[in-house]
Amino acid sequence: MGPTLPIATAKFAPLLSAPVGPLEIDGPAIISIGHHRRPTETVSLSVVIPTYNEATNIERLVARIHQTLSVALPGDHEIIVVDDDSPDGTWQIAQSLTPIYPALRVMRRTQERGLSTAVVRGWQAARGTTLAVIDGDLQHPPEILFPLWNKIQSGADLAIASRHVEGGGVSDWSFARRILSRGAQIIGLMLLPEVVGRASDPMSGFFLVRRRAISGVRLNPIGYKILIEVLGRGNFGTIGDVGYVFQERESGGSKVSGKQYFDYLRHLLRLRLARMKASRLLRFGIVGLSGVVVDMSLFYVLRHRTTLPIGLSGGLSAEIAIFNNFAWNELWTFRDFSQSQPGARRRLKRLVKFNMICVAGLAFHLGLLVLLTASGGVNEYAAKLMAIAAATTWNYWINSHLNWRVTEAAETD
Ligand SMILES: Nc1nc2c(ncn2[C@@H]2O[C@H](COP(=O)(O)OP(=O)(O)OP(=O)(O)O)[C@@H](O)[C@H]2O)c(=O)[nH]1
Ligand SMILES: [Mg+2]
Repeated sequence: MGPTLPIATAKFAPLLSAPVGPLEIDGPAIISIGHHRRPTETVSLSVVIPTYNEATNIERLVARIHQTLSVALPGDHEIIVVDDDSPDGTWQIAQSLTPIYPALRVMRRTQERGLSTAVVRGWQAARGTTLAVIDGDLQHPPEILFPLWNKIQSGADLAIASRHVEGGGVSDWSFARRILSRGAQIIGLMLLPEVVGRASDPMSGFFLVRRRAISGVRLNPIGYKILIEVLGRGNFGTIGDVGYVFQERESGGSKVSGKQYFDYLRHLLRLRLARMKASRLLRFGIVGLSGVVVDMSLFYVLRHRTTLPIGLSGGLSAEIAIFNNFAWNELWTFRDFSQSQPGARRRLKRLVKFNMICVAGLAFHLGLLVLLTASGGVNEYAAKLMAIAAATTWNYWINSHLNWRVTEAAETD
């Protein structure tokens, strides 16, 4: 499809330029002041429609959204189409509608692709204090925007259109598709129970979120499930849901492929790791556990394959575990600290210090091991485990105070 005539396009609203840089949403203060917009130029609701080859759907969708929002929020909303340079010219059709719908703005992306980033880029260009997303293929009934908005009005930070509450459902899904959809939700619940478990339909692609709940956090979505990212990184009080029936696609093609399932798993794992970073203590504990595995397995090998006495076997396995723990603590637990104090010399100093602290702990560890086993009453492995637990407690306390020197302020990362 060739470009439309300049004379014809002159009366159309200009295209929005696609934001670049980190996928982070500005706070409410910045949209009114930082970009030199007056507060009156903000709107209550920005609805983003990500599109790829939705030429046959976009006009009807925009008309229905307009119809709903001109009643719910007259003059106080905007509709933003974010199109990834669709070969079917979706963005051109959308732009040609701008004279009819003044609230409509269109972004044509050429440098970046993908559903989730399209949504975030749309939100970055948005002026709304509440941000929304809806599919461009009419599978999400736009009329539901009304009850969703009411949820926000009554105090929810996030309002999700859900297939899994009263009034919700799927229209004509095959058994296999239902199983896949539920299976994905169960995997999500297993990996991220505190995130996925907060919503009845965490896979929904249709929701409203208050800007302040997600502003200032770096979003890093992969694939299709933008809501998982929002739930995992945002700050929410109340979450509301409204039932809706997922409609069959009438026209245009699906972009769903097997890759989406793979992306979804990667996304869950990435979020899992990111959330673990929230707690330094948890990280230290996990590193400690890896040390236990290293220590116990080596101890087992040394006791079965060599004639070394128990003290030496226990000492050797513990020393190797100390190296293991140092590496993980340096690279993960105290990563922020070690990055702010870079250089091989400093790292070596920390290793020596860590080792000295741990050797002191090791003396304690060995003393305990020998003491516990000397009487013959305690099983060797149980004694070793107890010695590890006691020495780990000591190591954590001393290391966080003397070696990586975590201050109270740094703890609240
Ligand atoms: N901007 C942009 N939009 C996309 C991209 N992929 C999909 N979309 C849009 O995102 C919405 C959801 O995509 P669909 O392919 O309909 O996914 P689905 O609804 O889970 O699957 P179906 O039931 O098969 O339609 C639609 O509006 C698509 O046009 C993309 O790479 N970029
Ligand atoms: Mg769809």
